[in-house]
Amino acid sequence: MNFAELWAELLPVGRDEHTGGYRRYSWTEPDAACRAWFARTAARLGLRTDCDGNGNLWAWWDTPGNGAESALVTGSHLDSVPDGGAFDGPLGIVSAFAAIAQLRNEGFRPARPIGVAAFTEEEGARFGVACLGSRLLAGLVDPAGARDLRDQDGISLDMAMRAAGRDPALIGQDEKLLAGIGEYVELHIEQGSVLDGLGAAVGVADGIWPHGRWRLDFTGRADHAGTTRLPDRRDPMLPFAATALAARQAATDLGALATFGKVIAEPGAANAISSSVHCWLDARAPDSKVLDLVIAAVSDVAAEAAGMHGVGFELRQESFTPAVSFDPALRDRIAVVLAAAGQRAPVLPTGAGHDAGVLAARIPTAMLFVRNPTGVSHSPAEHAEPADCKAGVTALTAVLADLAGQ
Ligand code: HGY
Ligand code: MN
Ligand code: MN
Repeated sequence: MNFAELWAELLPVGRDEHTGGYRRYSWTEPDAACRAWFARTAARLGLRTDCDGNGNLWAWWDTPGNGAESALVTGSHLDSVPDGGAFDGPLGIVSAFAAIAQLRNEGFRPARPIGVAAFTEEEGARFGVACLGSRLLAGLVDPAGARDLRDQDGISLDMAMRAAGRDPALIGQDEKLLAGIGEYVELHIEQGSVLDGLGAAVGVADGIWPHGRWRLDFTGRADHAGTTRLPDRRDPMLPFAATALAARQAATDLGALATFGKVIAEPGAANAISSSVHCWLDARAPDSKVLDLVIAAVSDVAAEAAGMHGVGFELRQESFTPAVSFDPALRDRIAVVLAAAGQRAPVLPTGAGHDAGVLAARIPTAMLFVRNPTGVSHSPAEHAEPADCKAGVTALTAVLADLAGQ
């Protein structure tokens, strides 16, 4: 069993035939198919599988020790953004299984358990909270609030988990599971093109910018597009438009990033003024002070524009990840291991969020990045060359062998 075989098995699951993008949302049919693939692959590798109360999947290479050794865990996520690429998430899991297959072939005997994790709802594409599975595991999200999170069709996480045969009463912090993990190392496609610029196939993560997601609701009054005089309108689309431009301006002025990638206008008739506009702001900055300034600037403009147009306005944070610096000792050790294996792996920061960033608050974590020649991600055009994926597996294999060796 090698990377190419595993990759080919997973590739068709959840791919939209028209866009070529992936729609692997948590607790849907494609998600169930990904989970079945995970279980099948783990079983073929002789790994014990488990699903925790939050729906995260685990595959364990147990050791005959006395159970006191902490585990080394690797992995990533299988869910996607709407029309996401094939690599964001799955690359880390396929590479993890391929690395374990290679270690097994080489007769490697781990001195401590090795786990492969597939965290659920990393993208927050269905229920809005990014890295939901790892946040719940680490006790960073209130379980009752999580159970009541709703998707676009009003289906709660509670209902979705029940429909998938899981018990949502088990959602919440899992201290025992967390306490058994010594380190977490996540391999991920780079969501930028720094490695390409440096001519390196693999890199090591330095840290993650603080980032978060905010929901803005503008409430106006539906009316006829052809008969309502302009001064009589309460059109929520106008403050939304002003807010989108203000976000871009604030990000430009402050050296940050701000994106409105999801907008829902209700009721959505081409010939009616909207009754409401719901939109989501994704904002990221080099430090949290700058991020606060961006949100304050956007919120001020939104409130003022809403007032001007007689529109109601509310803003609330849906998720937030503070700045992350990955464990320096683990990062340095990985750099040494890769150098010894002949791999030059530059250290680079990223604006993208990851479960490794969430878990970094509780355990030493590290990340390996694999070159993305265009830097495009969250798009069907996301790509990594087979030779670079192979280099990623080689790097991860060396890291697992070092950290879990005798
Ligand atoms: O949105 C992110 O930063 C990540 O790709 N989940
Ligand atoms: Mn992503
Ligand atoms: Mn990802």
